[in-house]
Amino acid sequence: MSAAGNAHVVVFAFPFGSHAAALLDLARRMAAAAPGVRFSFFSTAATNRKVADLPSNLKVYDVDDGVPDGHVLTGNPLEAIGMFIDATPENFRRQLGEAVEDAGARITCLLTDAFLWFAADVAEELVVPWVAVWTAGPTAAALHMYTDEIHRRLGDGDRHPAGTLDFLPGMSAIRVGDLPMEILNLDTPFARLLHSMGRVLPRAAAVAVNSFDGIEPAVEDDLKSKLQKLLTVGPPPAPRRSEDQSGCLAWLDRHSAAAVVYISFGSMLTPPPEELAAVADAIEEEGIPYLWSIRESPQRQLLQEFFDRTESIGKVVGWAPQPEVLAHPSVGVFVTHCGWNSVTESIIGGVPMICRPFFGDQMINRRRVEETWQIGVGVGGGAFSRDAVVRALAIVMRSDEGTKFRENISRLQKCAFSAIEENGSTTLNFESLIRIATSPQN
Ligand SMILES: *[C@@H]1O[C@H](CO)[C@@H](O)[C@H](O)[C@H]1NC(C)=O
Ligand SMILES: CC(=O)N[C@H]1CO[C@H](CO)[C@@H](O)[C@@H]1O
Repeated sequence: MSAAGNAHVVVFAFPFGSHAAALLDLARRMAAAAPGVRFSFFSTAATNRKVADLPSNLKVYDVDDGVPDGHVLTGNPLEAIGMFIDATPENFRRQLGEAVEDAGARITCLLTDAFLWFAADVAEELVVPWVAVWTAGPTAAALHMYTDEIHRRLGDGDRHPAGTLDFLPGMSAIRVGDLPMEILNLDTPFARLLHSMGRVLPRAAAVAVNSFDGIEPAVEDDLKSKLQKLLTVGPPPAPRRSEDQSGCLAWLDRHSAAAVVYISFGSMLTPPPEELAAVADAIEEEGIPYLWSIRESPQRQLLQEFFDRTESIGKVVGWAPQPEVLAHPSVGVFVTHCGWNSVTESIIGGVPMICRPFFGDQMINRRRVEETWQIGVGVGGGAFSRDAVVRALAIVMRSDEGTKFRENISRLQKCAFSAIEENGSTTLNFESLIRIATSPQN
């Protein structure tokens, strides 16, 4: 890496959900591994505002969010996403000059959220490689690349939700009903963005995926044959224990092995009140110790009496250090919406799951958990009811099937651990990523 001193990686984030944080996390890891390389991180002011403690070779730039002055957003996330998409790619392009001037180095690589597919063109104009970062799993990435094929096969009429996608490599477990709405209905700006992304990903010099080798082998092989380079770069290094402000880990320390149920639906969604009440009723009936992460919301208010009544067996927090919680030996089961990060963190922690997916890739992830990997259960009927949760808890915590889940998950866990060893796939792929982003050929 002799020319690394002049290397300059520009990072474009997608400023919604957990995407910007995931890109920043990757940029931080790269900046730490390549201290002589300059990183310029582009996102909206709303997400950049929360950024702190940056290394000296990583600088943040605000791009326009596309919301007209004085406009009041309705709160529907698709509205803000649509306005942002309309503002691209000009909002990103406008900041490039300033970043180049500050860095005193021309750009050597464009590393962007895969959603920002127009970066393929921007990188071509700059004559630098485009590295796309896919923050979810290989299956979801492949399905976006197969969107045209899926439409050809299924037609527009009779789409039976139980029909499988066995016409695609490694997809025989996936059902039509598991597909994200954005693949089945291409009429929204967000769906069109994902559709375009699926078509241009083969133009990327590399696609970095937040996964580890060996957990979806058939899909990984298929992606390798279609992409210039597939770089699995998960899981992130082990978290530090110092961030236990909420006291979750200290609380878990007081419980015996696999005794606690951990409940979290991520930062993006809160299930409807009747479903939360069903989970609460089931836990109270079973008397199982629980750790529940739920941010302040009207739904949380409605659970307050339950939290008060069950104070002796439960702990409720607005935010939990999830990877550390799931890695704690006291956690025996995870009630989850099946976001990709949650699923991989549960695998790394060796914790079987009870799945209640809502949207996006969550239904696909649940199918992998329940059928492909056999490391958890969905709730009968698709939504939480008290009886369904009681049954699912009994299966995971007390049945032979639960034992089987734990055996199966330990095999996947080994994939994660070997990926981050000295010559593991993630370790080598991360080095490869740094090389592509900073190499003098650019
Ligand atoms: C990793 O690979 C290198 C090069 O092939 C080799 O020299 C080294 O011994 C390997 N390390 C381990 C721990 O296997
Ligand atoms: C998918 C998978 O690996 N399933 C296995 C889970 O564990 C049971 C019991 O060891 C096996 O029979 C399954 O094949």
